[in-house]
Amino acid sequence: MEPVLVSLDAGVLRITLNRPEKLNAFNPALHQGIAAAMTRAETEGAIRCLLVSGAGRGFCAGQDLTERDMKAATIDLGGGLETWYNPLVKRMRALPKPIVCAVNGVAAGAGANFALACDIVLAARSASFIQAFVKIGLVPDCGGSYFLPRLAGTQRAMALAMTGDRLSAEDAERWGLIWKCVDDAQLGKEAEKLARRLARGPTRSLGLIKQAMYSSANNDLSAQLDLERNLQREIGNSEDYREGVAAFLEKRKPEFKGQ
Ligand code: LHQ
Repeated sequence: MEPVLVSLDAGVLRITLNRPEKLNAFNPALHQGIAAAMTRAETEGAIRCLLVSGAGRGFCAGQDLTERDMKAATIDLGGGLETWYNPLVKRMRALPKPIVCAVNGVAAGAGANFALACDIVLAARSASFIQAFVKIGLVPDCGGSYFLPRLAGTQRAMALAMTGDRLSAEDAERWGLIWKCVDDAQLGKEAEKLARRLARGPTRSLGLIKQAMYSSANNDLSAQLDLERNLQREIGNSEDYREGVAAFLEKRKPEFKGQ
């Protein structure tokens, strides 16, 4: 069975984690599958949005805990982060296209933080988020210690990380960790609708919106205003901007080509 299912339709690259018997826990094969999908997303112009989800009842249970030799004299967990997780998160953030995540079930450990690394996160009402690391004596990784305080504030981030308590999708929405939580039966349809809508959008503009939003965490106002000027200067020469204004003046729907 392929550990990651990938398909392209209507400009949306669907990436489905596919190890349902292990709640889609990360192992090297699954990482390789995601990395290959990211390479496609980075290089294929026909791909204008990504949609990430999990097969079966879970989204992703984090690192596969059954695949490591716990009897080894020394253990280097940093190696796995350097090889897999850190490049993945950096590629996701740098990708100038939107990544929608549909969290269909439990998202634990690196699985929770992989979801938070996506740009817009929807979750099924029955889904949940667990910073499971502390339960096995580890610390949050896959960007969790960066995303959580920024999304939910230091206090909530700290308590989630220190307790490893389960956060419901509804609370995740209330706390601003995710965009919205929807009824389980609606998740697939809602996520697909959003991904298709974004895939029909002004792709270059969406890519720069992503850059602007993520840069703001590290910029002061002056630097951010300078960045906005630079991005607007760049996007003002896009075909989609001309199309957007023409469509407005002609009172019709724009047909963005992503250029
Ligand atoms: C799993 C896993 C799993 C393998 C469920 N592995 N089989 C760490 C180390 C190194 C480098 C870099 O980064 C990291 C980052 C991390 O992600 S550390 C955190 C790792 N993840 C966890 O600690 C979560 C472990 N899983 C759980 O706590 C539970 O499974 C949750 C709360 C996610 C779901 O609970 P349930 O809904 O009750 O399901 P379950 O526990 O019965 O799991 C179903 C099956 O999936 C079961 O297999 P089995 O053969 O018994 O049916 C689990 O063993 C398997 N599974 N997580 N991470």
